Amino acid sequence: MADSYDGNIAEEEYGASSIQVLEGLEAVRKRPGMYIGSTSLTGLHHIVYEIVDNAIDEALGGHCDEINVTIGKDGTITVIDNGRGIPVDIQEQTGKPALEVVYTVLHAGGKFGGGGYKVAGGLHGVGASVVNALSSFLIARVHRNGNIYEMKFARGDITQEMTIVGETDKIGTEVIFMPDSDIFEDCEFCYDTLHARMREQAFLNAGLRITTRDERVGRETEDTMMYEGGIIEFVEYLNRNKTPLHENVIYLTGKSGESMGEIALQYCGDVYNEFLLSFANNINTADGGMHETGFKSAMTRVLNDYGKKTNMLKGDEKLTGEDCREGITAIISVRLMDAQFEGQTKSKLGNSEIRTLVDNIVSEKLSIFLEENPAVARVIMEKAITASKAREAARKARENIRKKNSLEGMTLPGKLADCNETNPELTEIYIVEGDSAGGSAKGGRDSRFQAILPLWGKMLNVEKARVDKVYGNEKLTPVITALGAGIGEEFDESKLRYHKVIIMADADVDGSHIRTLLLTFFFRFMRPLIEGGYVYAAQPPLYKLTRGKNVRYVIDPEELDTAIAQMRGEDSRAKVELSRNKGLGEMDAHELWDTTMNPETRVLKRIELTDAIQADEVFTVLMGEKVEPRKEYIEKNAKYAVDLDT
Ligand code: 28G
Repeated sequence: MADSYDGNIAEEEYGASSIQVLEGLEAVRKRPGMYIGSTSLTGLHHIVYEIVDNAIDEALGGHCDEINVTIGKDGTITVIDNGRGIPVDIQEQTGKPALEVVYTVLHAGGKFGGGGYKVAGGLHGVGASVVNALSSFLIARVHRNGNIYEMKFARGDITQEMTIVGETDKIGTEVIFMPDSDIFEDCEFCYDTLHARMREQAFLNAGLRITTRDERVGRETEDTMMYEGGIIEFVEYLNRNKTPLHENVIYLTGKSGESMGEIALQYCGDVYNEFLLSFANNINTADGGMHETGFKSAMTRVLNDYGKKTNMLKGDEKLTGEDCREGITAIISVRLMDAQFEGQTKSKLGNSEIRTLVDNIVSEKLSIFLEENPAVARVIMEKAITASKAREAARKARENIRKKNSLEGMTLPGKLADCNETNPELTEIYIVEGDSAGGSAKGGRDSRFQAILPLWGKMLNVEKARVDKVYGNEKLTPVITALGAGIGEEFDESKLRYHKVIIMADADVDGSHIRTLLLTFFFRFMRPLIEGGYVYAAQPPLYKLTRGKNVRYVIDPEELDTAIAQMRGEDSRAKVELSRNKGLGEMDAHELWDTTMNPETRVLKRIELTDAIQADEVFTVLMGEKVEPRKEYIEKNAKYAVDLDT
């Protein structure tokens, strides 16, 4: 069986009680993507999480309260916990120390491996062997029974059997490893990525102290994170730049059998979207699932019932789920045995008993909370009722646009210069600020597949607006109609009229502003557009070099010297004129095509959404009402572009 494993674990072979040797570590090296998702930076960081997860499992069992994660000077990772230490006694079945088995035997489970899943406290050590297989070296040290036991590996092979190397009065596990550069495209760890992930884990495991450290020369940093309040503090953290409507985060918890759930939530006044994060066994469930479903339906029911009872909702007035969650920041965290993760990315929780659990928690505990805290209940209800009215207004605004459009027989905005091709997969739309740039773009484009939409009029800061305002806005309405896919809940990817949506703005502060506003708009009202990878930023050149009749454009300041040298060619003293490009509007149609629009030569930057927490933060800070955090953010980042991507 070890040799013929093809990625599928047959039902009967897999069971919680019979975690068995399924294959050798060579399989992991042959197809690393199957085990860690990818060999890009994402995969690189994933192997750290695999090791840390084992330490967290130990903490969940109540045996460990401290974890350290260090990026070494040499680019290694060291993880230390103060748990019981991986057992070192010889196992009966294998005749080997448990430590060796944990690091050399591929266990069932893991996120990408197949059928089984790690459950806190259930499948200890899963993933350690995968990390070992993908490390050029790995050292495991266990402090236990007064001894320090050490074992060494290279690419999964044992290079030093388990040996006692000293005495100790501590207990715990220490693991040092170096990712294998034959496997990973890039072996450079990103401190911020590890730090953010560890902070999330510290929030999810109240009382656990996690320290991250970077020892690389010139980047020395250290952060210690410990949150007695757990997910309550997580919500406070997420809302730190917003304006909460009630002082205290609402915390609800409950259990049923072996499962437990906890929810923390707080409403904000200056926010019109919802921010919901959910986890199952500390794993982020980005696609939601049963716990989210239970939360949403109970939430809607409880607020409607409360509204009826208190007469705040009259007659047949009803709040929708969206109304009830406008401005909410909520964390749902559940723990369960045999978690079933579904969907393409395995990030949707499928266990239906968890829907019942979360629904019950919210129904019972939130109702009690509202009864006992009528002042808080009132602000929440008022927020939801206002949201409901705004949504009604939005519906009318939408109807009006539809009517108007059908009356005038014109669906597309007048200023849109559309392309001839109708297959959206082949077409692109340039969204351009200002009429003069719009003019050059229209002149320079290839009208077979490139459409141009110039923007005009006053922009709306969508961060401070609801859906109804968006529909009425003269600047955004043309964007919505040109793209053709609607907004908000109604957004329909399949109706999108162009598969490349390119924002073309100047490389200056104003250009950056319009780009940020448009991205905020897409993020809040057409999120799938960004998630689907349809949005790009055009990169107009910053510099223009002229030598006689020769002209060359340069985007990256770092490439300037090389470009000048190349232009001079043989004659190193030739006069090359350097000018800073003033704006899109000043380029003629020809230049614009050559530098920014010709698919053969242009540089497009795809806007990616790698981290919803970070993106939410950036938009809240840049577009929100609070001035101080905005100043701080701009000073800290000292650049104009919104970096949604990593
Ligand atoms: C520092 C890097 C990452 C870990 C433990 C502790 C135990 C353990 C780990 O057991 C499964 C079960 C018993 C052999 C369990 C210690 C029970 C009693 C443990 C870690 C197989 C593994 N005493 N701490 N695994 N055992 N920390 N940190 O990996 O039979 S993994």
